[in-house]
Amino acid sequence: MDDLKSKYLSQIADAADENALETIRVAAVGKKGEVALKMRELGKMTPEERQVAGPALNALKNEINSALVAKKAGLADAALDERLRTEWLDVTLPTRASRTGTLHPVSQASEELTAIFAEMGFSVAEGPRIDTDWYNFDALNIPGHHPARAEMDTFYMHRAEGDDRPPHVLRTHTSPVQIRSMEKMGAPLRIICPGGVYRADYDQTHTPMFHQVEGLALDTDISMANLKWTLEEFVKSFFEVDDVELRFRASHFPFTEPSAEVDIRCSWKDGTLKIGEGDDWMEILGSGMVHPKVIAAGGIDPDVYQGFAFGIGIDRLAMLKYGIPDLRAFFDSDLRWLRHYGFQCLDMPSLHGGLSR
Ligand code: 2U9
Repeated sequence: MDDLKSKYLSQIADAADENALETIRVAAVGKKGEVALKMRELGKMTPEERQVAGPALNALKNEINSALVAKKAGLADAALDERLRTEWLDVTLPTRASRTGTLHPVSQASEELTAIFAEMGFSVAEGPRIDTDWYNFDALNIPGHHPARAEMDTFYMHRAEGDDRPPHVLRTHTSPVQIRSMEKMGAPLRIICPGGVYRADYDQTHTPMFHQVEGLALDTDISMANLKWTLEEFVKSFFEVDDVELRFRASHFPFTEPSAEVDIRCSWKDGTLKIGEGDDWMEILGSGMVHPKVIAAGGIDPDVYQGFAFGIGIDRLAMLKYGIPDLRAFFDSDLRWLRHYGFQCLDMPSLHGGLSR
């Protein structure tokens, strides 16, 4: 028993880790361990011998168990000390560079077209997205009975019960901003109004919220020629091509007279769009000379001032320029899509620094 005791106590003292300790425990005091085997021999002993050997074996088992527990605690302490020594944190280090967000293609396109029109002397005007039907329709020569009201799939806001005033609407175009700007700033005026607009329409090419930029230039000597030059310069700059051919097709809008829809010359080869050359035409915007009634609605004398206006869908511009196939993905907030199509936030587009790098 003395041999067993010294053998196991020294093995325990030398155990390097918990695994080694467990092996020793099984060999010494496990069910089939040496102490258990010795205990089995008690049956063969005389009662006198058993009275001495029994308590001694129990004492040996207890002593080995206590040594195991003590050693286990010692090993745990040592392991913790080792972790504390090696796993430390320098709180004075700078933080890890956080993953930076990206600019949505619609924001990028808005920044780019703003830079282009700013260079031509247009400033940016903004206004409410919820407006009265007067600003959204009547002031734009779209009276109550006009079919254009129904065609615009307007979202009407609810009035409180008993309130008989006409309901507010979610603006169906950014044109109300131009009316408000005319009221506030008068003429001459050169503004663009980029922003979100709403129409109750949802399919592959329409979303209930989308983005437009509308432009308005008012002065005493403005003609269609100014409109044509402005749009040509814009399209060349935006699509970063040296030359582009525009086709003005007669059209009709209540707020402009005459009105023209504008196509650009292009080609589709293997699913990719080339702007400026080819045998195809693609419609990209609507425009015209502002209707005298609309100029008057903005509080400006149409006998003195005239001007041009245009409207462009920003989402479609972004799809065409950056090769994005699906409009609806614009509004899904899918992080993988945003990282793929997004732009670096700090690369502000400018004409001298490059629009989209
Ligand atoms: C005022 C006077 C005139 C803005 C105009 C268009 C033609 C036009 C569409 C283009 C694509 C809307 O996003 S879209 O579907 N817009 O065709 N917009 S002229 O005319 C105005 C606006 C305000 C005071």
